[in-house]
Amino acid sequence: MANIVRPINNKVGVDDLVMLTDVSESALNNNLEKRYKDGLIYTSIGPVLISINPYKQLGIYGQEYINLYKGKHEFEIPPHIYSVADRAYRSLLSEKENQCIIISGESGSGKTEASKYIMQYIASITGGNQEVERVKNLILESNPLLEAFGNAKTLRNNNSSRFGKYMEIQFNYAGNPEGGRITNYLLEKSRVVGQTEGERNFHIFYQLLSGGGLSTEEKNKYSLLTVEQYNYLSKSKSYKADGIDDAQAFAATKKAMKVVGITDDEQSQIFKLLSAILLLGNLSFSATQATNKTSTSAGCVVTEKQILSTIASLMSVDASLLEQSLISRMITTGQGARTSSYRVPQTVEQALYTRDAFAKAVYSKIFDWLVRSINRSMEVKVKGTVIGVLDIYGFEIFKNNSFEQFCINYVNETLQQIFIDLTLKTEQKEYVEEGIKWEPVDYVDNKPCVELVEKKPLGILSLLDEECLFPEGNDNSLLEKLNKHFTSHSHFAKVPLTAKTGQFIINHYAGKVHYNIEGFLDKNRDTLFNDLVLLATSSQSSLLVDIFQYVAPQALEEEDPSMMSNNNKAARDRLQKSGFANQQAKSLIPTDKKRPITAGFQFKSQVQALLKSLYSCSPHYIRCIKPNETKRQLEWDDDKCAQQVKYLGLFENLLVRRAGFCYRQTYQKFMRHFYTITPKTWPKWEGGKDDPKRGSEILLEQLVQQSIIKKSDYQFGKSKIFIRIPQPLMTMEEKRQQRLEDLATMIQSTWRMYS
Ligand code: AD9
Ligand code: MG
Repeated sequence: MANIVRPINNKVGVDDLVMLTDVSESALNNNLEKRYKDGLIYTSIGPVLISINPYKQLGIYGQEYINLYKGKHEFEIPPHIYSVADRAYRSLLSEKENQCIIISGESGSGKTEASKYIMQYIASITGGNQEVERVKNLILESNPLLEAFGNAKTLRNNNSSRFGKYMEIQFNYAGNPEGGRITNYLLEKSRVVGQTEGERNFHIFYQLLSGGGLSTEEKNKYSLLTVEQYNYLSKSKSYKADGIDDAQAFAATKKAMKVVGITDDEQSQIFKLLSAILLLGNLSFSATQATNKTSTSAGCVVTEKQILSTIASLMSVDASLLEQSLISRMITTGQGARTSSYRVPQTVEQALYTRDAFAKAVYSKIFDWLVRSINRSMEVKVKGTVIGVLDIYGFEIFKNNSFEQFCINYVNETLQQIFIDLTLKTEQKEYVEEGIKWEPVDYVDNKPCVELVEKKPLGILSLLDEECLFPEGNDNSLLEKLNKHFTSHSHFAKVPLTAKTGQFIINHYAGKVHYNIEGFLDKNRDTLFNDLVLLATSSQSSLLVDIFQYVAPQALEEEDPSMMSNNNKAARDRLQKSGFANQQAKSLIPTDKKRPITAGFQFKSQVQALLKSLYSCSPHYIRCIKPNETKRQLEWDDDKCAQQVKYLGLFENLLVRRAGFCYRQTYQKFMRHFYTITPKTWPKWEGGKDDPKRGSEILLEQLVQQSIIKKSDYQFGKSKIFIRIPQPLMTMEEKRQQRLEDLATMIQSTWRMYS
């Protein structure tokens, strides 16, 4: 065992940044660099783990490492992802409290890999019967499935997650997984219809087209072409991703679908829909002249009727209805008995837009359906304690930042707020409760920035929703409003007139970001015309009907019938009359015009639900760093790394940690663990009995005499002991280990003497 520890327990730099003698940002960065170059990717700041992507297999995740970290306290062993997983698991068992592990970092920094190691560790250290094994298998198999549909090759990461994920594992009384639940956030569905050059669409398309494991009959059934023949795949000129074997991955995806309980028939329906999505991209439209003399509007028709009919057949819908839904829109006016509907032709440009919107909607709804299928397979009726793992996109500052970056950065801003609340504020609160003397540390409270985005009625998201309701509302009118309302807000800035127009600036905790207003309204409205919803729900494919009928619970909760617009109410009434249940009708027609379910609104509801969950948990943090842009091992880009250290607030974190106490433990637990290390406490305080506070005082006195700890480095609270720095704790651990070995030798020789 000791042999395994040694290679990672070398003393390059410091294991815990709290022990740095020079407390500066550059010393922090140097320490990380030095360790990284020596193959030590993990460093801690107290309980916060920093992880740096090694871009190579380090051989530190095998079963022997799992055994090594199982049940160990952090001070006994070098930092590792398994330590965090083990701490969360131990706390869950001992405190009977929900735990969450929040993983953050930029794209390609190693978040998803980290989350997989955590799942693997938990699956490995828990035992259990057949049912537990089934649940563990589901937890592990949900990964390849969601990665197939939710990950893609980007310029930054060949396996980039294009959605956020919160996975909760629920444990039974014996501490074994009995179920779980996944919540997904904001899938980047625009990728379905186009990608930046050098990037790919979602992996699943290439998997399907790789032909791996599909019979000729199946290929014909799905009407598959080659990758180069699809517009949605060929424009970005990238078909392969290094390190990814699409055919092999397809086999894994199919296996995972089976494990999750997706039937052969459902799989086949999914593949048909994927093929239909790709073919939608190959449809083009030809303009037609206005036939009606009184009308000036010219429309269009689908040019490739053969493709149209293949799509219709794959989707099990009527081909002419499909064409009609793409090239025209049904408009309904009036109220009650005076309601009248008529069709308005669309221009070629509008039809292309509708086509893409439809492809994106079908895809993202398939994704949501998959998540629901996974959840159903591991659902538990009774609520128990959970460990949640959050793998969510990190802060993004691109050249062009749009609505997506705005949402992503908003969630990061709220996560930073949780970090401050749970780590810094809670820490300070405990000192007060325990009567510990300490110097409060100033930290940047980013609450005003979160409020700038989400406050009602005057926050950016509210103004955006409002603007989406005005028929004349557009991106520029929104920008004018933002500039008018937030001129004096400390986190908002107008872009100077001399600079590029059409932008606004938010001063995030991680830095200033210029957002391009273009597309905000459109992306927020996220409209799919009712014609297409009705088309989908008229399908013979039960899956297509199902995915379009589903309505997220939070959307229903938010609905207030008194605010429903007459237009929508009439549409719903019509639907109900034609046989749709109330619930279904609600899902098909967006809610009222005053409060539509916009993308921003939905995202905000999800973020708030996430916050609620996280606030009910004891948090554990993993901060991931991407060391370079080239994906090369051992390469350390100074500027890039320093920038991430700043974004992640690591230096601030270090200051707070240093100002406080790195170790706190109830007297009883403390004595139970350490009573063997001084002759004055051993064996009297065995098991932490007698007066453990008195025992702790005696133990600490002894350690001061042996110069292991200074008097200024510890304090006695009401129920707990507080130790400021980790160094003495490490020495104490070493002494304890030595003592245990001595005792074992002693017992063995006594036993030999008497046997
Ligand atoms: V994104 O925001 O989803 O684009 P992530 O999730 O932060 O991103 P990911 O975990 O996918 O990054 O890591 C990127 C790649 O780095 C992986 O595919 C691995 O090839 C590599 N990686 C990351 N962590 C490790 C590790 N601990 N050991 C070895 C790693 N390789
Ligand atoms: Mg990822």
